[in-house]
Amino acid sequence: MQDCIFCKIINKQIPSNIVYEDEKIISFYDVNPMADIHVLIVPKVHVESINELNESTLESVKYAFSKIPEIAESLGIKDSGYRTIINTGKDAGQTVKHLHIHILGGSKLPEKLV
Ligand code: DGP
Repeated sequence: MQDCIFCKIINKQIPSNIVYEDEKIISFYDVNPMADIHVLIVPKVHVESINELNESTLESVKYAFSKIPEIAESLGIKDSGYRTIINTGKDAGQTVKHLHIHILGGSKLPEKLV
């Protein structure tokens, strides 16, 4: 997608601090961290949000989820714990219209989400 910032990161048109990458997903540090450690895991296939998933694109999200423990371990937060968030749409504050998983951790997180 031409105007998608995460597609640009995937295509290396804009830089990011990559923590993991393979042919299906990329993971990089969030530019606006909300926790001591805050990375995003982004399926490379462009899907706007959970609402647009179909059987085929769901596979890439399943794959992204399967990689979470490995990425968490590489960040040193697998055993201490972490929060995973997917924002969908306006009320959730989704700002980038390319489905992504937030991984937050590195210290005790607030119990309340709102
Ligand atoms: P969301 O609200 O779920 O759409 O989160 C989008 C996140 O993406 C937000 O926490 C900030 C992050 N972000 C936006 N643009 C960039 C960028 O150019 N680089 C990086 N590393 N993160 C970005």
